[in-house]
Amino acid sequence: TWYFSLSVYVGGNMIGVAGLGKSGISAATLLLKNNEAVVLFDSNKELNKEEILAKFDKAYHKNIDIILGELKKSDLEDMSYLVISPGIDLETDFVQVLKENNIPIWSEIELGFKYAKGGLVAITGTNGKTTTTSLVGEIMSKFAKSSFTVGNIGIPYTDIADKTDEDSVTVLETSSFQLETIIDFRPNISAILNITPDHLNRHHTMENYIKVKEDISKNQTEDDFCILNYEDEALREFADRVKAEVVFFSSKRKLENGFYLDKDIIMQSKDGVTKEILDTKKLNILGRHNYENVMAAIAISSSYGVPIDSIVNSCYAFHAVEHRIEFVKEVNGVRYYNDSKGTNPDAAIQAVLAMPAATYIIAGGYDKGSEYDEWIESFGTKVKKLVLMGATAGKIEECAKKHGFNDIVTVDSMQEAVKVCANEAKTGEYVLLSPACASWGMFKNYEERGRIFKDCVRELG
Ligand code: UMA
Repeated sequence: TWYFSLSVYVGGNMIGVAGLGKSGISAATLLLKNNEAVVLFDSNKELNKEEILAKFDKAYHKNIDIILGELKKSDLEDMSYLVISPGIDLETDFVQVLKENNIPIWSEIELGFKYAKGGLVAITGTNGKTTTTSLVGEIMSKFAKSSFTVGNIGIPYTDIADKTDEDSVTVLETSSFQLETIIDFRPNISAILNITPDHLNRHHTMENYIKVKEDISKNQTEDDFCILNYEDEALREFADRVKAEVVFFSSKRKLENGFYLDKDIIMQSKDGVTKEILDTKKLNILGRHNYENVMAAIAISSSYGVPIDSIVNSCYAFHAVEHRIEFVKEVNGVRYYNDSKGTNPDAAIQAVLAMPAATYIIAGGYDKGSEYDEWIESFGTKVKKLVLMGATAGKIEECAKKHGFNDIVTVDSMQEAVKVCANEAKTGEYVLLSPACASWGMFKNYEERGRIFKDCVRELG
């Protein structure tokens, strides 16, 4: 039995860890290193216990118990608390069993927070989290003795928590799933970039979803900062209830206090003084939504104490996260952008809006049952041609024609798509891969689709 050693374990506490993906394995490792014993649980019966055990140093095996499939009341005896992975819905049966038995449920970021030292920046929002987190990470890497860029972006907080010290800064991309079960989690700087409907299958109502996001600042005090988007009505109202010092940013109006976009220039107004901070034309990322991310990053870093010159230099040096309106190359005066991450019409609209001049779009892919009307409408007079591929090609063509957009060609491969664009696009024009669809069917995933596009573009020059 897997219980052999735990029953005699006297070192520390016995702590549950639910979900054995990235978060669970990191959380358990951190606990084991700190002399705790763990009971690992995953709903998936098909997992292999030997393989799970092999992820941990042999010395710890005696302090590990593994339960797969179902977690019963009898498994909870002596459990101090349970660390839950973000992917687990709190309405799942076993979570109810925990609640009924008064076992505290800790978010994985709560555990990270318990063990981490130094400064903490936590960034949430429906869109733009990853870009803003990466940019703040870049800024901090030039400023702090050691810095870590982690969280929903792909590296669990618990993975690095014990590597931090008093001088380090951790920049944490924080999802609503992670925030749902925080307790004492308190960032020095929190940021909520925007809130639009998402993950409603889990949070049910917009109200709940907003509340969960707002919880990012619930333990903050007057010594902390909370960065908010002034153009989000819910966030503007929320500011009145925040204990931390609020710093607003806006891409639509001049603010008396905060950061705002005035044509191409990011400005700061503070205590009656207004100054120019940054020229968006010099950035390597495009689009109003990205300028909002940049303003948030400036607000975060300057609140943290990073000198403005250093922040601005990092912003100018920053390149887009791969596959998100990522600049690839200029060939014969034509600029190519990879937005393979544009896997739904909403994301694809952002990419269209971000293009500064005439654009050729490569799109189409797996059929998720999306509607393409709004996306086609966003073309205006900017989009010159639509090059389609994949299962949705016919459906998109039909929709485009309904909206009076007729310059469409259908191709069989990415090579062909890039060739068509390269033959027709002229100096000063843009070619954008932004499919508005998932990649499945033609590619393994959106990453592969984006890389193949980039290879095709690089072969042109
Ligand atoms: N599991 C159960 N019971 C359940 C549900 C799941 O036991 O009821 C188990 C699964 O069998 C599996 C494990 O939980 O073994 C997976 O855990 P997880 O889904 O929490 O995934 P992790 O690998 O730990 O990755 C998580 C985040 N995943 C989710 O929030 C769904 C990653 O974000 C994050 O990068 C990682 O932690 C490190 O912090 C991904 C994501 O999709 C990218 N995030 C959402 C988004 O961005 O929209 C929020």
